[in-house]
Order: sequence, then structure tokens, then C-alpha cells
Amino acid sequence: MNKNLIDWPTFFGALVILFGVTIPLVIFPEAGAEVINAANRFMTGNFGVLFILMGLLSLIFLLFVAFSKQGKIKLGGRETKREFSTFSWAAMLFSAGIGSSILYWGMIEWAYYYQGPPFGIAPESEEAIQFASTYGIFHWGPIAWAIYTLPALPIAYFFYVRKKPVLKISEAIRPVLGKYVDGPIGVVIDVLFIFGLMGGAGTTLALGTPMITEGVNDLTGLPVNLGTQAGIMLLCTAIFAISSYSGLQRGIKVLSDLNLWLVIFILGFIFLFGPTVFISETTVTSIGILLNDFFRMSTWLEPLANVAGFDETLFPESWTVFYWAWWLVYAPFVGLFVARISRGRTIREMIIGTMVYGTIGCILFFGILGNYGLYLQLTGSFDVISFMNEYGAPATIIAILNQLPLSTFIVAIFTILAIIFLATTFDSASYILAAVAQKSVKGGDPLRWHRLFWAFTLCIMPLVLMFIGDLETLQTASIVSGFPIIFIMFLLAWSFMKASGEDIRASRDYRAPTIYITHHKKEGSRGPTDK
Ligand code: NM2
Repeated sequence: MNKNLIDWPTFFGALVILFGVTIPLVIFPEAGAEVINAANRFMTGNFGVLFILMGLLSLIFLLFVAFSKQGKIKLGGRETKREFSTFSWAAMLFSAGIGSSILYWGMIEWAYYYQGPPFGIAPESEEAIQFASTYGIFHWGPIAWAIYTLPALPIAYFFYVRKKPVLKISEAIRPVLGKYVDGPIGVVIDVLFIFGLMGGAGTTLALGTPMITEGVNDLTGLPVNLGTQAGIMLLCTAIFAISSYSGLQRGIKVLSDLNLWLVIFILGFIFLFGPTVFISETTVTSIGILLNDFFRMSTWLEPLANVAGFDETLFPESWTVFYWAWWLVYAPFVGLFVARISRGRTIREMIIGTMVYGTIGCILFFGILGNYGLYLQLTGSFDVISFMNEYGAPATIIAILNQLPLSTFIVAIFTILAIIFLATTFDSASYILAAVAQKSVKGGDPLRWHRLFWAFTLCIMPLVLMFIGDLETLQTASIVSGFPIIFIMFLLAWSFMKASGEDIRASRDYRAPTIYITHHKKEGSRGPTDK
């Protein structure tokens, strides 16, 4: 074990914040939950607009970059071939960036919008139903994926174009912060990233565990209580810890492949054995509504509720702001991952690929899983809403699956899929956390014990949150820890523009041609910026 490799200030900084938050929550659970909820209300009430702007501006920025000169920059040298086929690239991207939550919210998110729609729409009305199947796609759509892609730009750029082995978020901001990156500011940035990811993992694990436990209960009769949930959380942690320990090429890859096949099976099954025509029509219609109302949805903050006394739904705070914060806390990690797998692609391909494939993948989940439940509700064959209001969302998800043919088999596959989905996100997350808390990564991989360490650390906060919390408290884990990352996103975007702009200018006048820019129009043409 090489202790010199560990970046101790970052390592301990992250642990101090983690325990600084967790220990008081254990000692004073009720007061702790109250403080967290108050912090949540404060953040979303006052800074919701920042989260909303960050989302929309990320999308606009990425589209701008994709179609500007920067978009043509190839990651790697001129001859570099793509490291992964587009299919594997998209599959890996999806497995890392998306966890079990897509099974949870994909199945049940519509039911919340159906009862509490935005824009002053009457609950359970026809319009509410249409937005119910559209809003999920919006919250897992182009803006969300833009948030994921932005950090990948500077990281991929430094990694493959400037050829610096950047494994820290702070390093990706060096062009803007200069030597300050080597001091406390750099440590603070990395610690905030680690803390953010732990908060996001908290939200994920604390939503996924009750759902998996309900699945296990349905199959085996094991009771659903805090003890079994804690047991299942530890079991999931053990699985992704083993996967992370065995490394990128083995555990992480094997689980990703398995994940993909199970997804194809379960979505295909529900699509074919569920109401195929209804699912297809509703999904296509939702895409239309999404396009039509895109800017209304991406800027909706119900400002009049507080000053003019109109009904306050808290829809923006509870959903869009919460979601953007949740995507945000995962974004630097996904950025590191996307950057790592994108060698041989142009920046434009990386941007458009992430946003298009990511969005299409999420549309498939929400379109098939969500509209199946909606169909049961609307036809009266299963009253999802009453069931959910009585037994809660996790039990409802399993109850919806039980309406399908071969239901025991489907519940089993769904539960296994949820565990694997969770593991494929968390094995890469612990791998990346270990990399960030090291000074360097000898031989390309962070130390094994270190990867194991972060795998178990990821589980601490969720365990605590589960014991003290309700859904609101869990959601806050992402919101509070995501707030500082808004500023880091801004620095990352700035850093990318600064560094790539300098290089483009340098190579244009031939003094220091450092980058290779592809020409999409004419294959093989040489321009003034080519080496
Ligand atoms: N996001 C995609 O819980 C998970 O599925 C991991 C969640 C940010 C909403 C990511």
C-alpha cells in the first residue's frame, strides 16, 4: 500500500465534511431533519432561479460549442481511432450516468404530476395527464444531459488534446485559477465535488433501497422494515464494492453488459405485453408537448405565488430545481467518465451523442414504464393513485409490475435489474472518487483498497438519511450539496473556452500548432489549423 499516493488534504477534507454532517444527524435526528429541510427550503426558495438558469445555460452553451470551431476538435491525435463503438460508448455512458432511480421515477413520476401539475392546471384533468407523461421526459431530457456533458469538455480536452492525465476536477480549472489550484482552493473544489457526489448517492440509495426491498418482500415475504432495508443497502454496497475492486475491465464492464440485456428484456416485455399502441401514441405525443413547451418548462418558477398570493404548488422547487441539483452533483463524475471513454471522437460528437442517446434512452424508460402505469389508472384496471397514497411509491411500483403476465418472474428481473443498475453507477463512482483523492494514479487505476474504501463511504450518508428521513429530507441531500457545484460548472465552462481558444489561436498562426481540428464537410481536406 503506497500511502504517498493519497492526496491527504482532499481525503480528510471530504471525510470531515461527511462526518460533520452525518454525526449530528445521528445524535439529533429530528432536529437534524428539520435543519436540513429548512436549508432545503432556503436554497430552493432563494436560489432556485440559479439552478434553473444553470440548466438552460448549460444546454445553450453546449449547442454553441458543438457548432463552433471548438466542436471540430478531435479528442486525441489526428490518426486516433475511436476507442469504443458508438453502441458501447452509449451503453457505458448510460450505465454510469443512470442508476436505479430511472426504474423508480420512470414507473411512478407521472402519478405525482397527475395529482400536482404545474402552470395552475387542474389536478387529474386532461391537461394534467398530458403533462404527467411529458414532465418526466423533460426532467431526464436534453437539459439534464447537458448538465452531465459540460464538465466532460475541459476534462476530455486536457486529457486527450493537451495530453495531461487530469483526474481531478480542480485540475480542469487550472487555466482559470492558475497556481491557486495547487493550494487550498484546489482542495476545496475537489472536496465539494466529493461531497456533492456523496449527497447525490444519498438520494439514489435512499430511493432505490426501499424499492428493492419491496421487490424482495414480494418474492420472498421478507418484511419491509429499517433492518431489512439497511441489510439490502449493505448488500448492494458489497456488490458494487466488489465490482469496483475488480476494476474497469472486469467487474464494471461485466455488470454494464448484463445491465443492458436486462433493460432490453424488461422494456421490450412491458412494451409488447402492455398496451403497445397507447404507450407508443402517448410517448410520441409527449415528445411533441415537450418540444412545444420546452422553454416554458425550462424557466417555470411560479414567481407570482409569493408576491401576489396565487396558489403556491412548489412544483419548481420540488421537481425541476431538485432534479437539476441531482444531475449537477453527479455531473463532474459523469464528466470524468464520459471524457475517459471518448477518445477518437470530436467534441461535437461527444456533446451531441451524450445529449441525443441519453435523452432517447430516458424517453424509452419513461415512455414504456410510466405510460403503462398511466394506462392502468386511466382504464380503471388498477387504481395506482389510491394505492400509492395509501402504501407509498416503492410498494406501488411493485404492485404495477404485478399487473403484468408472468408477474413473479418480472418482479424478480426488475429487482435484480435495480440492484445492477445501482451497482453500475456506484462502482464507477467509487472508482472515480478514489482517483480524485489520489495525487496520481499509478498504472492508470487508483489503488484497490482506496476504491473499496470509497465504495463503503458512499453508503454511510444514505444509511443515516434512511433512518432519519422522509422523501423530502432525502431530496435535500442533492440540493444542499449541489449548490456550490453551480459555480464549479461555470468555472469548468470558462476553463474550456479559455484553453481551447488559446490553442486554436496559437495553431491558426502556425506558431504553436497544438490541436487537430477535423473538417466535417470535406473528408481529408487540410485547413490552416491542421498540423
Ligand atoms: N440522476 C440521473 O440514481 C440514479 O439513477 C443516478 C440520477 C442524476 C437523476 C443518477
